Amino acid sequence: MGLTIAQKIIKAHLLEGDMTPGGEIGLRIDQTLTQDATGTMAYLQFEAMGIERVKTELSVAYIDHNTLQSGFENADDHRFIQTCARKRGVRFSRPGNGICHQVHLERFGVPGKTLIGSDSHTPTGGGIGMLAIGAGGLDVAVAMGGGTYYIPMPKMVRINLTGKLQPWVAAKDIILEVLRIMTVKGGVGKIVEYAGEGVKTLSVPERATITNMGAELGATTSIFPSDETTRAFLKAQGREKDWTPLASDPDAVYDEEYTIDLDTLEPMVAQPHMPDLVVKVRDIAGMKVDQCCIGSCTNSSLMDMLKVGAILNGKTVHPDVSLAIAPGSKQVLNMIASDGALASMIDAGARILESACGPCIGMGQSPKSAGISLRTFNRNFKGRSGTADAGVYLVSPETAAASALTGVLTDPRDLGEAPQIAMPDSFTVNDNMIELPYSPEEAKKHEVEYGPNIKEVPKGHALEDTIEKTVVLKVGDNITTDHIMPAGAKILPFRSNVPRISDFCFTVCDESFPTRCKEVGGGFIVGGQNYGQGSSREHAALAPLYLGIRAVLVKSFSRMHKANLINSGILPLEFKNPADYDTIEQGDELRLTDIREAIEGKDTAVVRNVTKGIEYAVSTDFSARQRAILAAGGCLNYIAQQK
Ligand code: MIC
Ligand code: SF4
Repeated sequence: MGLTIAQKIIKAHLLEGDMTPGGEIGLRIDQTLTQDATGTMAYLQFEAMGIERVKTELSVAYIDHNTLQSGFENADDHRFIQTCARKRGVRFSRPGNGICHQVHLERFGVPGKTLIGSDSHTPTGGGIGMLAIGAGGLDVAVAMGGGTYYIPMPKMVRINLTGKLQPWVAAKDIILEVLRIMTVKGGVGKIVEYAGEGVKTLSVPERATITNMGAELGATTSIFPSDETTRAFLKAQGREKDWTPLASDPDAVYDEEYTIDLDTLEPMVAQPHMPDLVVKVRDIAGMKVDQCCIGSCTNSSLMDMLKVGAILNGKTVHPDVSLAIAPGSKQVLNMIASDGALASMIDAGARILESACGPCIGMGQSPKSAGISLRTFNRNFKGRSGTADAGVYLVSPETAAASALTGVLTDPRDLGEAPQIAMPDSFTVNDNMIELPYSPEEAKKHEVEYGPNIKEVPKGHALEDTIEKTVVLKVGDNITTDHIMPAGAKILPFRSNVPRISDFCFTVCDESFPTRCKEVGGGFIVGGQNYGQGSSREHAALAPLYLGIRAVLVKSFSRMHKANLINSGILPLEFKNPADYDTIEQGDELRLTDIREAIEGKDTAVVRNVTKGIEYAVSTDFSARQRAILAAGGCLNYIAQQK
């Protein structure tokens, strides 16, 4: 039987397990990336493991998230990461060099290699034919140390692209259409591969927009073939030697297939507050807009910026709109500066931001109260923009730029002729902002610098036989890590200080959650489907751990969050009968009897609702490795036991 693209890469990197969907597989990881919001924790964990130097082919530490320095905390974290990177053999992409995924695609992505990153949008690398997966910081730390990376073997989905995008319709509209069809739960446990004639018509950055936002499907990753277009992109980046062809076998078998006709696709928009609430721009056009933000790892490539520059050229941003633009990398910013597109943006009244995540993670540019913000980003979860009652709509750069001029949501096709922009034959390459690590000898002479905001990583404790505690919180379906552990300019500075960041845990849903947990000494959380979707941030597990949460009982989990819970020693338990969810109330007392025995060797555990006098069966169907980690009270304890 033939293999899909992803199966070929998995096969070439398989260290443990077989490729049966759902079973745990262990992969050899070639490359890792971190960013600063998750990186401090990842490197603290790497330090805690006591390994001198990374063992991967390439590891890069990016600074792109916590770039507002309104106190000493972010700058101290950056210094910690820089000194750690130099000493441990990691390349350091300095602040100002750009967003991790954009820079990695430009400078480091290699078709056929495996990449894990402590950021959920690591699958951006799938645009260049990498098997690129988002993971918690601890998993990245383990991979940096040469350890195996474990995931459930995904099912395979093929999306056939037929035809060719029409003028003003963008790659963003393709992925929004995929989200409309598959929803934010549709990709869980799956890898999405793109195929068909339409693939050839898409440049690597366009492909990367699509694989980037595959994260919002809940997919393990997404991937495009590596073809002549990939080769041309690598050549233009001065890296043609990194190219290898990669395609699925003609008889490869997929578990699901969809077809999207690019000829008839229209500009699309995701409405508040989920990336899958997608309709055609035309259906809601005319809505008054207060803000437009262009950038983020989804849409900040050179081509995106050149298109925006051309749309804004000679015009003025509508007086009621604030337009913010963050080019994705130093390379992009430099090239639009010399090409004149930057001048067009500035002239039109755009507010140019540094090449970083910026408003995407609530680092500034929060909209006004109840404001409507059109963003070319990938997430529009409630409150993520920093304004609780703002309505964030996700659109293409073309739609955002057109609407910034008119002041209302505008189908860009109404602007007339589309600008014609061609991919350059060569990009301006200057890696002077990527610092190389010290040699092993030199590294010995230097110490890692820890600022006062950096606190120890919390550790779980070995699992008891019985746990009896209260349900301190009950939440519904599709709870995101932005609900569990919100980000934004005020909270992100505490990413290396778990005790402090815990004060914000779940406050989007329930202001009193942290205090309540502290009062009663923690307890259990009950949730619905797809619990923990969204980001890779392990703070969504570490903060609950710090607050004394021992188990999370839900209908289903997202992959990354489940892995993060296991790594931190919190029991992720799924109801065997999802209807049991309805019978539990916040405040109920639950007893997990003989839980250690169940975790160590059984597929089911019994949970007694002491308050209601009923029992539930929950799944404890874990891999042997996961069982050992949970029994030890988390991955760091488990690693210590192995030594
Ligand atoms: C995000 O987009 O939510 C982030 C910020 O990039 C996160 C990582 C983080 O929380 O630091 C992600 O997507 O993994
Ligand atoms: Fe940064 Fe936003 Fe991309 Fe996350 S989604 S990496 S915050 S640009």
